[in-house]
Parts: sequence; C-alpha cells; structure tokens
Amino acid sequence: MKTVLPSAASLRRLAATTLLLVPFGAVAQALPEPVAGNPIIKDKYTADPAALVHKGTVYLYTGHDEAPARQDRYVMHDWLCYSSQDMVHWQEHPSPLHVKAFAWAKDDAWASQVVERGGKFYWYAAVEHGSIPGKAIGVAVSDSPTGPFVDARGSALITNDMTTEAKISWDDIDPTVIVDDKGQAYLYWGNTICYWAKLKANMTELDGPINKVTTLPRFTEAPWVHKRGNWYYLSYAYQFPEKIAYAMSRSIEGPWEFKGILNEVAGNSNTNHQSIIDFKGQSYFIYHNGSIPTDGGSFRRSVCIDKLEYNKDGTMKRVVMTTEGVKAAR
Ligand code: FUB
Repeated sequence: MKTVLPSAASLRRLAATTLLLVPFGAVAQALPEPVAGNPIIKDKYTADPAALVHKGTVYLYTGHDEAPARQDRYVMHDWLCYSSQDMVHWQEHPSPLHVKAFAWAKDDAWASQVVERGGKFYWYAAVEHGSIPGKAIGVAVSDSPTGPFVDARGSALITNDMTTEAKISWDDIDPTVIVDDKGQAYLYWGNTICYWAKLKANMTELDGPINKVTTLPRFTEAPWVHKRGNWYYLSYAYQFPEKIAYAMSRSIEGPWEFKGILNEVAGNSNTNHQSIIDFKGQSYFIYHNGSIPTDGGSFRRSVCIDKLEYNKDGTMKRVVMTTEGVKAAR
C-alpha cells in the first residue's frame, strides 16, 4: 500500500485549524469543537457594552480598544454600534460617535450608555476633559439609534470638580441612565464612589444635588441600573480585578440592599463591565473579557453575552460565562 505523506504547507494549515496532528505519516483526525459564540465580535476589540432594546431590535454600543499588543494602557477614541434581532447575528454600523464630537474633551472614549426618550436618543459618555483636570461625562443626542450623534450641550454634564470627595481624577466615569415609570430620569456613575443625580426632562441638565450610594461593598465602577417587575437593580464592578455584584431596591433612590456576586472575574481581563437587558422573553448578561488569542487582555477586550436568570424572589442567579454564548432569540 502506498503511503501519501502530507506536504509541509498542508501540515502548517492543519496545525492552524482544529485538526489534531498525530505521529508523522499517520491520519489526522478532526476534533469537534463547541461553537464559539463568545466573544460576539472577533474582528475588533470591543469593551464596556451598553445595550438598548428599541422596537424589536437590540442596539449594542461598545467602547473600542485600540491599544497595540503588549501596551498596557487604554487607547480608546471612538465608540462602536451594532444591532441584532436575535442576539446572535450582529450588524455593525458606522461608528456614530467619536470623542472629537465633544469639542471640550481631550480623549479617552470610555464607558457609555444610550437611552431613548421621546423619540430622541441620548448618549452619556465618559471622556477626559480638556481643561478641567480629570474625567468628565458628556451627553450626545440623535434622532436615530445609529446616529449620527452630536454634543447635546457643548459642555460636560459632570466634571471632576463637581465631586470632590474622591481624591482621584477618574471618579466621574461609567454613566448609566434610567427613566422611571413616572418619567423622572436618573443618572448613576462613579469610580470608588457611586454617585447619582436626577436629570431634567431635557436629559441634558442635572435636576438637583449629587448624591451617593453608600451600601455597595467594594464598589469599584460600572454601575448599571435596570428595573424588572417591581424591583430596581443596581449592578456594579466589585473589587479589582473586577467581579460584578448587585443590590436591589423597591425605589430607584434606594435604599439599596446588597445581594452578592453576580459574575466572577472575566477571563484575562481585570475589568468586567456589564449591561443587563430583557429581549424576546429572555434576560441577558452582556460583559467583556480579554479572551481573543493571542493579544486579548485587559486593554484589548471583547464583548460577550450569556443568559441571565432570576429566582422567584427576584434575586439574580450567578452568571455562567460560556464559550458557546446564547441561542438565537425568536
Ligand atoms: O474602558 C475604560 C474603563 O474600563 C471603563 O470606564 C471601566 O468601566 C472599565 O471597563
């Protein structure tokens, strides 16, 4: 019997795929692999997800990690936007917002969230301020969830000198906004201290003092407020490297009761940054990890989605992070 030896080139091709190389000259055998739904976007590094459900579509807004390999600092200049009808197939839209849209900002397109009110879309985003030292929060507006967005104020909504208790310059980051059932909008944000304030109906001005939530152990950053049934949930990045923990309240203004850990440290990333939504009858936990080989990591992150489940008493079950991700929603 004649043995056909594979060429060097075909061996290299095999090694680069999922085929197992067994002793030279023997037969190579394909191994089954799980379908890798996570990370959901593989051609770019995406971070700090914030999802919005609008008219049967999920819009996913993310930060954009562009740090070169082995460079351990955030390089982030614009935000990205994707949409999906089933949480599995994602369409990329042209970037609807660049940090340059905020003329008063220097750089650093950090975490953000988009909310809809009265047919307009408001994008709250953390950036580095150009003249007031420290991070700041701006708000951009559009008539469409995919933009284009323009600066809604021409100045920052929150600057570091408005919150003087934290002795760091990056405590004014990670905005999350929710409009309650009575139409009152609330902005939560922070790093090391979790702040909140009411927003006016125009969504671009504070409507009262800046308050603090003081019942969140090991609060690091990334607050996300959502409502389900009669419960409000305040999830946040806990400790560092970050897990995600959460608290619950019957009122958006608290008091918030700590409920424990929701998600463990996400693979190969010291941040975790969650977004929580319901869509087509299923709840989703959206976060980032640093799992894309070989350069993925804390400064080259990737958005992932796993299912989220609630207990009968309204508490949330701990998230199981998976490679497979979620099934298509119908
Ligand atoms: O992406 C920059 C920062 O990393 C975000 O503002 C934090 O939430 C963390 O994910």
